[in-house]
Amino acid sequence: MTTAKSAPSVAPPARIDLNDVAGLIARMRSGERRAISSVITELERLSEAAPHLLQSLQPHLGHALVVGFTGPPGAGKSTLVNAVIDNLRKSGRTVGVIAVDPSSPISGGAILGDRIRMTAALDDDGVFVRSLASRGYLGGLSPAAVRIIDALDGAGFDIVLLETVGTGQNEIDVAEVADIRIVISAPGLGDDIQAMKSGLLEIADILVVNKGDRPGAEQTMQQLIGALSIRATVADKIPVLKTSALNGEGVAKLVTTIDEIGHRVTLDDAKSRRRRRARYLIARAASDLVATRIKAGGSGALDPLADAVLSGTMTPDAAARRVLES
Ligand SMILES: Nc1nc2c(ncn2[C@@H]2O[C@H](COP(=O)(O)OP(=O)(O)OP(=O)(O)O)[C@@H](O)[C@H]2O)c(=O)[nH]1
Ligand SMILES: [Mg+2]
Repeated sequence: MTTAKSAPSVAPPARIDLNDVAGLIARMRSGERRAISSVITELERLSEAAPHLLQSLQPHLGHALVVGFTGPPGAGKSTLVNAVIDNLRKSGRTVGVIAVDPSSPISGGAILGDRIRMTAALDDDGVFVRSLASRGYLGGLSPAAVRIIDALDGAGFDIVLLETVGTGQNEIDVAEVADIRIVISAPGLGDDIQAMKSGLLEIADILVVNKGDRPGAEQTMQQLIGALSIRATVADKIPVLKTSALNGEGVAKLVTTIDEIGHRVTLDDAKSRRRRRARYLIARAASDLVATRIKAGGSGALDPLADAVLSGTMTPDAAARRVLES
């Protein structure tokens, strides 16, 4: 994995007072923005303070509903997230936002774009936005996003919105950590339905066709409903909604739908939802370990097993088990 290779092998030093972790968490929970920001930064960098912070956060976790917004570039995810924030704020709920930016960590262009689009929200104490560049995280982007979800949850936000571009497995992974996954599409994106068929559709709890004000929105809805009908068992359960994030149309209905599903989700106890994220982190760490082990063996290490597979004396599955046992 490229991210792990370039990352330092030891945690960077903490930039906070390690003797006052409890104080920092208390300040964060009282809504002090600088404290929220430092906790997130430490967790994001997986600094030496991170394990202490995560431990102190434990008793405060499990309150927030985590809602993932994913879909092709330009579908209007940020604009829709913005509109959803406005709606949630009107009903008095506090919102944490994680925007995973697909661009390079250096350019910063799209991160800035997201920030500007969310400026109204940035003046509001009930909203906290953090952008993450999609590369450069110790252990990978998704685990970093999970740690930041914990920070925002621990800070007491009612809802955490997670925006990711749904083009690669990495982003789908990020979406998997949400309690509710919203897959957003829009007319005029060309191959979006194709992209959705390859994985995104499977993870959706709600499908949204944004840019409902544009021609072709109805057709995109029908295409999605058609694609869903192939999965007959779930087709009738997945809502397909039309929104126009720019003028707010359909946003109230989207929030109502999130709430309905959220209500069901939170009937599962908080612990089981957190356990799901922990399971995900373990699975990620395990597959990273296997990849590291295979890489560490050097390019020739798998040759004897490869030959056994070639000669038909061993199946690839059996060879894989042998690697795991080594
Ligand atoms: N007509 C119309 N345009 C919209 C709507 N929602 C978003 N847009 C426009 O679509 C463009 C992309 O919107 P973003 O919200 O940045 O889309 P995104 O999916 O977050 O994009 P990335 O983060 O770059 O993947 C912007 O120019 C928006 O103004 C909508 O409902 N109707
Ligand atoms: Mg965006």
